[in-house]
Amino acid sequence: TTDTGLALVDRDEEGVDRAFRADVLAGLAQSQKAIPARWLYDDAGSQLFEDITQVAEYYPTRAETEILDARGQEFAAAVGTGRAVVEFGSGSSVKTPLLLTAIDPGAYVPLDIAGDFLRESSAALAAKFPGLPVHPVEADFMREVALPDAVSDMPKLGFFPGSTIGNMVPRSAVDLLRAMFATLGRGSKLLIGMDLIKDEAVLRAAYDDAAGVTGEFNLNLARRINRELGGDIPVDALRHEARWDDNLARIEMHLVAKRDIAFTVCGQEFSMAEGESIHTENSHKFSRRSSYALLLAGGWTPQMRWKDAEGRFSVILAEA
Ligand code: AVI
Repeated sequence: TTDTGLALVDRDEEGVDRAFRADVLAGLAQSQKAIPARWLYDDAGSQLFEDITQVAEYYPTRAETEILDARGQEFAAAVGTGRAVVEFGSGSSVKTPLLLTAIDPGAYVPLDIAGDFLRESSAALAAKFPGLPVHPVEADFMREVALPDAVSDMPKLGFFPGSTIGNMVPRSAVDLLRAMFATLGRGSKLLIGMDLIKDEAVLRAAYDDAAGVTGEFNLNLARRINRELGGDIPVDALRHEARWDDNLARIEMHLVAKRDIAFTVCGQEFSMAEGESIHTENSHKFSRRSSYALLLAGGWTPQMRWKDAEGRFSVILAEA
């Protein structure tokens, strides 16, 4: 699997992230080589993802921001004021302020595994919304999270923008939705971004932009393996490829060998024949029905749904 997942960092005596090493060594030994997508996001990868959100072909960020900007009054009418907004991932983008401005919440609770990043973005948000209680929680939200006592009496609104749910295979996505249900409790609401199935050319361009930013994001994984795991992967012998799988309704990112190559990682030998690939990410796209089916399987009943003007992206409000 190339699933997104989260885990607290556990390093060996040499400072090597044990989970990263285990995933890479196991993934490279498979007949279809595959590395979980979470490893794309070291500091360089996170910066490259921020850059992707600015490229012309990558529409999801702009489309979702358009919805959050335009539909604030409708969100407010649907969820009411005074809710504790629990964001899965700490909001570093413009999306969180748009939601908080629209619905006048009772508190803001960002959940993130990356403590430093969480504290920085929480401080920035607290400065922007003086008077709003902000309670960051450093936690793996793939499991039930104990929320701060200060919000125990408030109704909750979960917020999971970006179609990040699409980076998980359905089974993991359902596990996450169930964990969100356990964290937030029955009667809570969830506002979730889910990208839509569309013309293949538009999708492929969004994941293979002309400036090559997404390619760099993908290739950075090979560079990260070389940096952190003492690898000697010939990065210039790999190329980025974005494939659309129409049966699974997902874009797959692969690193494809341009020629036969051999390399070592942590002293273990691997080879790739020309054309062979390492599968590095899935980005599932949804129809109205498939998004509702996924939410229902995770315990959430869809209540309202919005799309941007061009119909590229959806934001769904669901109830536990
Ligand atoms: C973070 N996630 C929702 C992005 C996506 O669109 O699947 C990651 C990404 N990968 C390549 N471009 C963007």
